[in-house]
Amino acid sequence: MRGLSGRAALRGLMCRTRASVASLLARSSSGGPSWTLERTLVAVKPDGVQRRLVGDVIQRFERRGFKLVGMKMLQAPESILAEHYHDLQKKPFYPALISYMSSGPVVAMVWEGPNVVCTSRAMIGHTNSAEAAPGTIRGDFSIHISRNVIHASDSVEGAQREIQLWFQSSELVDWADEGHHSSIYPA
Ligand code: IDP
Ligand code: MG
Repeated sequence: MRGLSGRAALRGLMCRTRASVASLLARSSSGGPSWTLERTLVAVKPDGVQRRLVGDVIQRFERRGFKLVGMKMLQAPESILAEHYHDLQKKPFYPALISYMSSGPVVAMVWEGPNVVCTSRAMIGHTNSAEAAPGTIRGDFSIHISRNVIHASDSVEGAQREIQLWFQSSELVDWADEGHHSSIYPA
């Protein structure tokens, strides 16, 4: 069997890092790194919910140090799914994708932290389960691209759009870290 083309192989790993790189390179007035807090949309897909993987997903993001600022379980309306996957509407797998995403409830979450967009893409692993590294969520729990357990936004701009699509601003909670923050992030 022919291998994936370079472009296809990269597709599932990519996270568009323009904003993240800029934030990494930024320096505070003291000369240390200045962290730009990002938010991203993560959703446990219907197969992940059926397989009782919600807790594992939450644990991985909490252990990494990210902060949960929104979460809900819902049967995703087709209007949201159509908007969420509008880039894929012409793909042959699109009808099956919408049917899969409608097959049961999803758990949608908003996670916050420095570079959370890029890091969460690394944590979920390659789109194609066969390419997903062990240790990633897809690499640990999924064996087929059409049942790949989890979604995470792939760019800062995409994350902003997806958070607005899935959440009302009143559903997001700005809660204080109470000192935990300083043990995770450098000054
Ligand atoms: P991503 O979820 O890693 O960002 P996308 O290319 O944005 O990957 O695709 C969105 C979702 O569409 C995938 O997570 C997967 O559920 C589904 N999908 C993508 N490519 C295929 C395919 O070739 N066959 C079946 N489903 C696919
Ligand atoms: Mg995507």
